[in-house]
Amino acid sequence: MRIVALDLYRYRLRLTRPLRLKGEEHAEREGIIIRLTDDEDRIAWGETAPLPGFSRENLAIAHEQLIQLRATVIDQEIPPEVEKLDGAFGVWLDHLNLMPSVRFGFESATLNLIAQSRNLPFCKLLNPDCLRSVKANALLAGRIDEVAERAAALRKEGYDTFKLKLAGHSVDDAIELVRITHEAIGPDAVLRLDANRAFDIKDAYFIMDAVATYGIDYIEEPVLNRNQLIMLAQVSSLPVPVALDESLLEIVPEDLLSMKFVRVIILKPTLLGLERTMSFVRVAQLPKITPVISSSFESSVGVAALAGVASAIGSANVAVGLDTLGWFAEDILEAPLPISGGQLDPVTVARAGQRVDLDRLEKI
Ligand code: OSB
Ligand code: MG
Repeated sequence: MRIVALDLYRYRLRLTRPLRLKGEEHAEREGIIIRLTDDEDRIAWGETAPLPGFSRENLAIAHEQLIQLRATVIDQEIPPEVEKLDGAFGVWLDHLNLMPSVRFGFESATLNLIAQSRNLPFCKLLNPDCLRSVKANALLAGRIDEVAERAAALRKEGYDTFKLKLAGHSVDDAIELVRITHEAIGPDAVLRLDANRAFDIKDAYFIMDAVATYGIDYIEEPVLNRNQLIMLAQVSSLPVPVALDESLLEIVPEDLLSMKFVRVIILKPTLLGLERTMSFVRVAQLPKITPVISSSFESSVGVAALAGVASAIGSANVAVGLDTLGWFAEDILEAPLPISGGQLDPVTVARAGQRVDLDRLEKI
């Protein structure tokens, strides 16, 4: 199969409420949609949307790299076995030094194209035994009163796993927020925490110790940086299991083997690239570190691909981080992704995610 065209489109989407990323507020989300055409006129889509505050690249750099990428892949055969995501994309593309969001956009578009040519759902191309249903954690952020109300409502809607953001709160408020949320969702729901590196070691330990009684699933990135994380992990037993998120951008997958305190890794393919995400998944297997595929506030095109990846690598009882579309006041598909009550079917989602409404995009 040969790629005969790589077209690029830009989107700018309004959000329902401001998105706070590392202290900056955003009212809109921007990104690039990749459209691949093969030699039999099949068309497939992917999304490249660097996340401000998290991605090292910005949209202009991503755009430039996509144009370079086009020159390399156009009129070329797609190499065999790229769908194994174990190095063939690297052999093909590593010399271009593409940033992670560019890799993710092109990798997912290419896999969508191959899936189509084989008449397979995206997730089955990656794993014939992919899950038919994927759970998503509800994302909770905001003031104490808002969070409690939203948590209770989402619990009624069917969500059984919740992720509460702690950054921006004082130590006392963070602890109170966890208590109130735990009360709102009840003892049978799973509660996860994310500190986004907001606390120093002393404060982080104080919070973890204070909330341990609520049976917290894990806390993401409790301390300011990776050195502090290693120091925090010196204590004989951490009160709450720890997950890596931001730290994954600073390590190679093999480093996980010496970080024995890590229980969970939050994998964001837009920030890591898809093939690199899979090398983390493989290294995590032996030490039984749980991988949690998560979004970086992509539009529905990106989220649909992530749902496929999550169903290919996940377990039915582990919720993933794909509950971010609620932030979008508009989207770029003909019809919204079928996601409700924290459950999604990766097959119908992937299909819907490939029906892009060109009128909502600007060709670039
Ligand atoms: O801190 O985990 C984060 C999205 C973009 C950037 C950072 C984060 C997130 C999410 C994704 O929280 C949603 C989720 O994990 O449930
Ligand atoms: Mg996080």
